[in-house]
Amino acid sequence: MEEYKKGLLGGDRIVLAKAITLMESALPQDQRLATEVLDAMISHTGNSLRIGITGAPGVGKSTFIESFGKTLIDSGKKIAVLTVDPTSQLTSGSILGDKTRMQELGKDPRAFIRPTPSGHTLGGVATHTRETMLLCEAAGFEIIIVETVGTGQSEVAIKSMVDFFLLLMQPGAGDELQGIKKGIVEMADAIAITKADGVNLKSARATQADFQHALHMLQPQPSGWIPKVVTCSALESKGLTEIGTMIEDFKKQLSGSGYFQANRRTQHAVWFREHFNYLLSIDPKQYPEVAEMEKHLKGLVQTQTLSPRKAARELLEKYHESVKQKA
Ligand SMILES: Nc1nc2c(ncn2[C@@H]2O[C@H](COP(=O)(O)OP(=O)(O)OP(=O)(O)O)[C@@H](O)[C@H]2O)c(=O)[nH]1
Ligand SMILES: [Mg+2]
Repeated sequence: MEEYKKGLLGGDRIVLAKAITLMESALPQDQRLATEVLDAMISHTGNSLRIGITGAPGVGKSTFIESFGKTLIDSGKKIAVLTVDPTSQLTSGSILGDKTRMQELGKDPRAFIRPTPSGHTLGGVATHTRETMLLCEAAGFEIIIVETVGTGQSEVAIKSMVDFFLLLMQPGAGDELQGIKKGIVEMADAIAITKADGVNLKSARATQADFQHALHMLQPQPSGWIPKVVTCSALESKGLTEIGTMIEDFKKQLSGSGYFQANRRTQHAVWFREHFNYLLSIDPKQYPEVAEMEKHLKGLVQTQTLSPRKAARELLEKYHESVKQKA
């Protein structure tokens, strides 16, 4: 415990990596220690800017994060890059690609890159990413980038854990604006049209105009922030420092109005509630007699012998009984 505390607060990357692995462990003794470590660190968290980045496969997320990350490091920041990708087990090809694409950033002592733990549901992955984020903050990382591939559901999870949500779009994506889920565009604090270089430049600008027009149609954000549409090129390192400045401006503006802090408070309350729901969902599994009863009731429900409502009540009572007996 002391080792973890000292190592994390001292910014020791090896201890940080070990602490993250501890959080991911399913062993009960590890989980207890993980809870204690996280709790000891909580007053040292929060001093970072949390940025979510999403976009369809191939839009240029990895290349963008590598180049954007370098501009952040050059401006003196320590950055951590985390990924939320519940499908990562299936697309090992893109992970291999990422290893080469984020190679330089990964080698830099001012950057810390951590891929998604495998074998978890989206909910599990999101919990791990949040906890990893907190550990990185305690270890002194000032900008946390959370990346996800745009699958629909994972954007919502990311939005709930970051301060700023950046959506990447390809040149030409404006042509299919109807097909793009409006909800995701609505969640974005900024949209960056990628690959605005060479032959793509003209099309990138046209796409920028399309999205500016589309955003105009939307309601303004409750925070008062007006979402921006910009173009950038990760290959030519263009438009990246401007994106960094825009995000700093966002933080200044929303901190001034108190919205920044209010958003974080809401997020933390939601995490608490979600984690409690998660614990509630797994706790009954430690009582075999509850599982047994569940099987029995399921049969009665399926044959319409018992109403689902009554069955659920009976199961809850059985669970309460088991808890009492154990105590
Ligand atoms: N011209 C140009 N090509 C780019 C740029 N950024 C990325 N690309 C190319 O776009 C392709 C996809 O880039 P990635 O960074 O792997 O995209 P990704 O969104 O991480 O892809 P997935 O991980 O598969 O979801 C690669 O062939 C890159 O070389 C850019 O700024 N300009
Ligand atoms: Mg990638």
